[in-house]
Amino acid sequence: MNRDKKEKTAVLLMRESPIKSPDTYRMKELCGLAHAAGYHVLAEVSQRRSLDSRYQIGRGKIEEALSYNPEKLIFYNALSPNQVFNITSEFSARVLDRFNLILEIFATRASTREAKLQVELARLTYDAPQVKNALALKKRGEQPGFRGAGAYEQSMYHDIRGRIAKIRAQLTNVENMGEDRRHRRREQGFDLVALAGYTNVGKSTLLNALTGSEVEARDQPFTTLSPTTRAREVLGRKVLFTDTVGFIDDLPHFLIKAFRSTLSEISEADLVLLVADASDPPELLRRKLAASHKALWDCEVRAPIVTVLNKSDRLEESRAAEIAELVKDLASNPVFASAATGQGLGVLEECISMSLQPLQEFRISLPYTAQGLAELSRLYETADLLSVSYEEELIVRLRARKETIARASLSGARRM
Ligand SMILES: Nc1nc2c(ncn2[C@@H]2O[C@H](COP(=O)(O)OP(=O)(O)OP(=O)(O)O)[C@@H](O)[C@H]2O)c(=O)[nH]1
Ligand SMILES: [Mg+2]
Repeated sequence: MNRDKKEKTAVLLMRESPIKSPDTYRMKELCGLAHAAGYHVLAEVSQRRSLDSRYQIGRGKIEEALSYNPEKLIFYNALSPNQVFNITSEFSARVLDRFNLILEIFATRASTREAKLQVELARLTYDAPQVKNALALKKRGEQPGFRGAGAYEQSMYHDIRGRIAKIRAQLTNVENMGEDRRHRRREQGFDLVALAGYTNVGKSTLLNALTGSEVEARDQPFTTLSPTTRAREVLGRKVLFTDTVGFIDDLPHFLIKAFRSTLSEISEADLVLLVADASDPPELLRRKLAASHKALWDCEVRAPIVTVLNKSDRLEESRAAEIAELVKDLASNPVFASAATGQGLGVLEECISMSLQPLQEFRISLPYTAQGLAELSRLYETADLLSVSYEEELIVRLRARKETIARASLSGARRM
């Protein structure tokens, strides 16, 4: 086998429900995640059966997986602390579940301080109940402890709680800074549009296509972890587009909570572009849209949502109507577009401009002083000026965001 010696190896395991129809997409997605985390996948083992409380999947399947001699067993299904313990101790195997795998990817990709804190918070919030559980079992003399940590669980649990509190406080700070930044941007007359959606659907590519930037875009899950914001005028409106971390199926709520400061770019946006991959098989497209809506719900999004069915260059044109019909309950009036070829972006821009709250019309007066004139010149940048008359005072008719007018009142502007 021609393989990099340093590459980690794994066998993927998935237990499927015996009453639902078989699902190949989930295993494929797990495989994509394993590759993104740097694993070479030796084999995929799945089984349709009811839950095995001891190992999650049947014992024979674990033995089958181990026959490939992998460094790790990676489960699609979430593993309980007991299941991890049983598999680790009885088979001398190293295991992780899909959630741990996602955290592994996040940990290697986190480059900003905010992202690093969020990943650490998610890891600790995940570990805390497991350590607590290990403590309880140890007290009853049932197992030696969390990840073999032996006598240290008590102080470990205490340390974890302390660290969680500290990180939460730091992240609240980051969140407040984000709020201030958004407020300033609105004062400057910008509308804030967030690009959200399932991972790998083309959010970053769309940001690049809309704003002429060069954010990293790759065919793998979770390329983007930290938000990037770029400006672009859309049919006379000043818009800031923000690219965000992708969603994935079955995200635990606490992961969303850990990423709250990043996801607030979505929850606090004026408009959300919900990006999906139109070239996915319809069943998968529906599932990803549903998972995205759930995540948007968890993010408490109040802004209007425009669904962009991206990658439509991979679609025969005649299929667009059929696909729109198949997803109409999850995406009313979707815009078919291609970030790669630019097709449909004109329609998307029209849709963005129609979905943004119209600017409000105001009539204000400004003192005819240096300060008033300085504010007037700022308003030329931040608002849509309709008329200016120079009397005893400056009388200005303009269309603007209310935040812009509130900012101007600090320089003596009065509404008339
Ligand atoms: N054919 C085609 N490919 C596209 C299009 N948009 C994006 N892609 C490809 O899809 C892959 C993922 O694109 P990204 O922009 O990284 O996707 P993302 O949603 O930002 O992904 P994450 O940040 O990982 O969540 C890349 O290989 C892109 O080149 C498109 O309109 N058409
Ligand atoms: Mg991206």
